[in-house]
Amino acid sequence: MIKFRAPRNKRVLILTHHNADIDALSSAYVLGNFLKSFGNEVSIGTSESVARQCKKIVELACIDVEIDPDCNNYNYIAVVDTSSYEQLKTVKNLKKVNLLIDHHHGNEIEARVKIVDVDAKSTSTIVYEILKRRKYSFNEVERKLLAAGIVSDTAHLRFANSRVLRALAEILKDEIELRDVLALITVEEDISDRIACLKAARRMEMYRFGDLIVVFSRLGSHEAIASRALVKFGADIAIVMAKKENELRISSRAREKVVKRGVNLAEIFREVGKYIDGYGGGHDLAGSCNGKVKSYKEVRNFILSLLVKKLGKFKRVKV
Ligand SMILES: [Mn+2]
Repeated sequence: MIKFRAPRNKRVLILTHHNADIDALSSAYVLGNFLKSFGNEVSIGTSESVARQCKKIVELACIDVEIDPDCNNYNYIAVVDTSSYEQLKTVKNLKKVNLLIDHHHGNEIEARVKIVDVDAKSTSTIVYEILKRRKYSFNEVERKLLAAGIVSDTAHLRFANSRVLRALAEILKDEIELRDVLALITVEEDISDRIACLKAARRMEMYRFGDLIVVFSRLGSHEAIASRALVKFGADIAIVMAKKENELRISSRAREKVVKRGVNLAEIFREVGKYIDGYGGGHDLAGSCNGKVKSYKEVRNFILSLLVKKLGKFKRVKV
């Protein structure tokens, strides 16, 4: 582990990646508090925005985040949880970075002191370990935030290793319950999103291609979140159409296993996009397109015909 000399009596800016997430803000906040104990003035900054999921930690710790700050107003720049300059694009006058702490592969940011530790799985883990070695005394809010950073960046500990779990156990001590940390990183969905998902489920049509379940539905809007929800409910591929005045928008999601069966939703929705005189694309597990309005049945049949080419015969399942 590389050591760094803490700056003293500086104007410190701790920067983190655009649309800052929980690990980004938590590690910035705790590092910032540590640096304040050396007489530094500390600000936290990000590029463009803070992610919606950070709402609870921002409130709990009263974190003030400066959007697109000007680095010329500071004389010590730290960067956390960020692996490329692209992620800091809208920050002004970023030149020299004094300290970088991150856990991402292939970090391209140059810094006087560069601590990149992929095995740590989150920047919060690294900040915890460095400050622990410095005998920093963490308060409860700092502990909660570091735990939230670790839990959220490891997909609820699915990607955690023993080092990360050890750090988390130390952070929680006997004072903080894991469920309180989970509550801190859970965002309640919007009521209109939830209504859309439930409507999409009610209007759903279901098809079986052997052991794969493909569902279609239609809504007025919220097609993306609804297709994601239908996959969570149990579909292998979910396709939701939304008619908006003269436009048809289609969104789809799929489970990982369809890739092995030769289905690529980006390819399929490029075709569907052409079919409705518009454009489409996306990723292998998330395709979408928009174009001119066509009947739901016509478009559904066209998509089924594309799926038949990859998956063979299907039968409709009554719902
Ligand atoms: Mn991270």
